[in-house]
Amino acid sequence: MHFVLVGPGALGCLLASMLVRADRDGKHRFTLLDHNAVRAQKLSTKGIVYEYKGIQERAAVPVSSSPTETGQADVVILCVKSYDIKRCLGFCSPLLGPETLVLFMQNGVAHLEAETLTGNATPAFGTTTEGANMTGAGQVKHAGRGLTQFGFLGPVPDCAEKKLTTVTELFNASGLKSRISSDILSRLWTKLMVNTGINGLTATLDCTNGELLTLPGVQERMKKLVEEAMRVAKACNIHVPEDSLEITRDVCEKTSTNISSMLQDVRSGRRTEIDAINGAVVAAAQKLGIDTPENSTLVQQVKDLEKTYL
Ligand code: KPL
Repeated sequence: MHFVLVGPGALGCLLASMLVRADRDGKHRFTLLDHNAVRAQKLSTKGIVYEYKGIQERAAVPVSSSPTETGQADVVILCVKSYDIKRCLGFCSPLLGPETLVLFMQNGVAHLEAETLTGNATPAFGTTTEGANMTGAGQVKHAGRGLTQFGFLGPVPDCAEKKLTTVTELFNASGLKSRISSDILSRLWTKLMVNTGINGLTATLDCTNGELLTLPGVQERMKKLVEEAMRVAKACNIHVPEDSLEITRDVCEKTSTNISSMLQDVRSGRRTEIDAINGAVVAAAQKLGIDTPENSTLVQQVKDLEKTYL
């Protein structure tokens, strides 16, 4: 099968380097797609450097900036930021055919709306708790092991199910613990609860995930953020764990030295995914007439912060 991974960020580089190395007998073909032609050329020559526990390994991954030259894909794994999804699907259109599986791997839930933009290809969704940080162009540090879950939002043809099974097997063979979920919407919202309580706070307070547990007044804000998000999920009939707040605190403890992806975005002067996380909670709440003051305040604070550098 031809796998095309789109976006050479932390997740794209992590998956590209791990999946290529897992395919020892060369059963599959892999391409990493980067819209930036100069960087694509450099990465193709240098390879992708994967680091885990201080040990580095280089994976030779073909990197292309031309979807037309890349040719049709069996599986396209979208590893771009949530706000780039629409543009990215337009760019990737030459890759997509009726047999293609398009796997969305974004944070938050705003990208679920893009389900209708894959033409006659079949959309699938994934969520991961693997930790990955970029340490340079084409260099990724595997910061923590987690679980990746995939699934469909509705009924799909058999061939799409088979492709998702192959993806899951390949992920597991590469060391990325994965499984198919029959309720991926709940899995995405379950992760959203955690991101709602952590990402925006770390970005505005410029602190690690662990520091959220010790800074004065922050626990109270986290509680309100997660509880508001849980109320919205329940009103949407989406199952999220009753102990989402405890889970969020636990993630802070287990990833205590982590710089959240949103704080990494702020520190690198990039746009954040606030609209896909707390912003998505506020948007869903507004449709239902539910008040989410803590999330609305945090969205505004992150947007104000973005204005200082964007
Ligand atoms: O998913 C994360 C992120 O940073 O986006 C958490 C779970 C908060 C870990 O840092």
